[in-house]
Amino acid sequence: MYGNLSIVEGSIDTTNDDPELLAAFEARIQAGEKIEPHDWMPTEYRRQLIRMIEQHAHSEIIGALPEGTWITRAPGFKRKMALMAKVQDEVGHAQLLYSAAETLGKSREAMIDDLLNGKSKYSNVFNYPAFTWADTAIIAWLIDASAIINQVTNSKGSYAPYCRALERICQEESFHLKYGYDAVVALATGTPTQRTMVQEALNRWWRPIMHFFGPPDKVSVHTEKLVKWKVKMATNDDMRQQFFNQYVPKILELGLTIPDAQLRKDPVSGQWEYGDPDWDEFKRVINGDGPCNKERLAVRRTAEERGRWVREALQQADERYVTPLS
Ligand code: BYC
Repeated sequence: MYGNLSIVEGSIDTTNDDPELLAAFEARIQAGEKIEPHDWMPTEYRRQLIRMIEQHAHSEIIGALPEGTWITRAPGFKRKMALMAKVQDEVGHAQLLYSAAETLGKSREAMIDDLLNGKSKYSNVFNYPAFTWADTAIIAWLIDASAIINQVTNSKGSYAPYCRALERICQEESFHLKYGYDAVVALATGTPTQRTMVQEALNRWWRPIMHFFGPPDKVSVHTEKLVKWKVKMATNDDMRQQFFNQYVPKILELGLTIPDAQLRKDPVSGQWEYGDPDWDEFKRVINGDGPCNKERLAVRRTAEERGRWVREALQQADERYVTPLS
């Protein structure tokens, strides 16, 4: 059921925006122009971008945790190296995204504070545990695939700094996807134990991956205005459907079973149809009550605390070497 999603309604607050400037801005968007940080933009466009880019940045940094714990346990040196590089990339994506969000006027410190005090969300998927090596393989293949669908689509959007960051991120994600697919194929074509491991991991991650694309369009709070302003270039349901069309055949080809009894391809439309992925679970997880929410934030709080002396030392070094203008 998703009818009772208790998500706070966002409102388009354009009351203080000059109507002529607003009309000119919307004409630029319609004409497919990109908006740069120094350009005039409606207050609500700025607010929405900060919310979305900041959540995306947090997702990258928290997203490094489930896979990060497997670096020392990855099977073999080659896979250890590859996973370490991937995790490092994800943290780098957060850096790019925090920088893009900062162009809109919110400081990185304020964003990190809002992550740590729970005001700001991050992707639902990273609140689940990676029990086995197969979980990391499914994350790297199918969560990165989902992220690529989302990010390639939105990289054609209207806010230039976000688009530039997404283009760069997608290039790295495409390596992650290949790495993930390779890891899944190795397990799916391996011993019976390995096949069971990867099937169980797929069973665990399927619902969270369905949720990754956001709630159904009919209850999505922000989609309408974000599509209008070309921040989102497709709706949540459209991107989810794209994932089904591209990845269900690939998953089935590996002899894996998708844990959805209602999954079927409509012979007329050619579209995959799927069952309700439990939107109550989604609501609980994004509101802080998932299997690992507390643990994930606790790790980040510890990292923030332990890294404080480094930030302070860097700041002092900066201050010492900046020559005051006379
Ligand atoms: N998880 O109106 P809606 C990666 C919230 S990292 C949590 O549809 P919107 C990777 C939503 O925020 C890449 N919350 O929202 C890293 C809103 O709440 P608020 C992650 C979600 O923004 C490491 C409310 O529900 N990708 O790939 O129009 C290793 C209403 O939803 C989620 C991104 O962050 C969710 N899944 O659309 C491996 C993409 N979905 O803010 C891999 C950037 C919805 O009103 N974000 N909510 O309190 C987006 O594209 C959009 O924000 C979404 C949601 C499509 C996710």
